[in-house]
Amino acid sequence: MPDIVPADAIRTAFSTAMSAMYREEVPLYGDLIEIVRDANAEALGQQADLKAALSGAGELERLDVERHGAIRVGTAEELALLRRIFAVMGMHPVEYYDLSVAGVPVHSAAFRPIDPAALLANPFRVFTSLLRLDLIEDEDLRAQAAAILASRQIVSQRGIALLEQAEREGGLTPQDAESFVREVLDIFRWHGDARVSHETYRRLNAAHRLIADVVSFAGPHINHLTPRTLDIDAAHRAMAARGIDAKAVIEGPPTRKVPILLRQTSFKALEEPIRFTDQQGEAKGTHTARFGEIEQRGAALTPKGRALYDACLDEARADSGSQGADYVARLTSAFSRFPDDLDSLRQQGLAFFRYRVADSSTPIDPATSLERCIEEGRVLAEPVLYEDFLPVSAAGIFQSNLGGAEQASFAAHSSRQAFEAALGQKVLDPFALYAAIEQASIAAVETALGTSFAARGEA
Ligand code: OOG
Ligand code: NI
Repeated sequence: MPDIVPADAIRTAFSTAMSAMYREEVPLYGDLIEIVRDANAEALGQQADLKAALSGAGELERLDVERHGAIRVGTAEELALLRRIFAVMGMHPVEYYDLSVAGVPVHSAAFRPIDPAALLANPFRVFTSLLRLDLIEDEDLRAQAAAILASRQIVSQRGIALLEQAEREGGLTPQDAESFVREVLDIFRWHGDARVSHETYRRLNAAHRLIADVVSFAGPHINHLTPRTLDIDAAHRAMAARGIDAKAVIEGPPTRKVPILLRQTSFKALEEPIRFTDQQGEAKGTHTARFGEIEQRGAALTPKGRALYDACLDEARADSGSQGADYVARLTSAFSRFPDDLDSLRQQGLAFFRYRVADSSTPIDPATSLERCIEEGRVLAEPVLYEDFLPVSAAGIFQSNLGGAEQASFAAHSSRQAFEAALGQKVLDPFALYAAIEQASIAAVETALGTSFAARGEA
């Protein structure tokens, strides 16, 4: 048996290579990395409890390598192929996101590691959207777009051969893994040469800017890479101070003592020179697709917590969406009923927690509940980190980078089944993944303390 490179190591090599490539393609991304590094150093320096919590959860190391990216593919075949490629790197499709309700003709899933050890090693995620050609009204244009997409091959022959080899042999040797990462990186490279004429681009763009972005090029270029900050308010201010044209509003929940889910902000897409097939010499056209984004992550919410989050967000956006100078005030006020301390989040079953033994020196009464163990200092409870995305936020990120205005929704219904058929498997349920992490931690605590909480509930 030859040496096989662990999937975690291939994913890390890939994520590192993507970061280096994007930094070269979009230099402002390098500025974002610096802003986030400074904001994180500042936050860790000032908040000893934050540092202790991250360190206790083993998350301090993953912070510097952590990021997510986003791509958009054109066909079911492309999506299925990428699903197999990501699997070699230990990334699996989680959750179904329907963006058509927000006027964006795509549906999506996030490819990401799913087990705790893999998440700690490197949580690289790729938000992957599939274009919904069925939402193009003009029949001729729809047929033309489909034909253009059918004639492109986004993965090289060498890349396919290595993928098949990895599937057949259960992995790749160091040398082949290196070649694989190189071939996969090429899929997401920017192409200044469009595959369509200026007129075709114009028509695709008129149907929807996103359609032009997906159909006109040789492959699904990476459209942003997002580092994780511990203080998005500070990072957002630092972006403005550097003259970066960031989105006015931070997506997601308001500023809180205990961060929940995900907060995100981005800067607008760059205008990049491109050349159409009916142009020679210097590039003549321009295309705007690529941008930068930063994110702050917090506790993963249970279905009950998520329902409360959705209700608060709906309330804040009821009349005028995220528009208006008073949006932050509306958001803060709507979220005032969302508990903002760890004990309430845990006791009310709003967030998932990971438990570990702090003190097993004294014998435990078999009637002691888990909550009691926490009170007595025997057990520590830390929130499980949210590893996924948020549909309303994602829509806001799409929109701000497609030219601003919020758009009317498409009439067509969400189509999870069609997405899963294209993908070639069902998407995984994020709630089940978080619940499994919580359950496993409780089981480990029970074993270590020689007790069993299960039968008694939280009495
Ligand atoms: C993806 C937008 C969604 C996020 O962080 O919510 C996203 C895209 O623009 O392709 O990346
Ligand atoms: Ni993003």
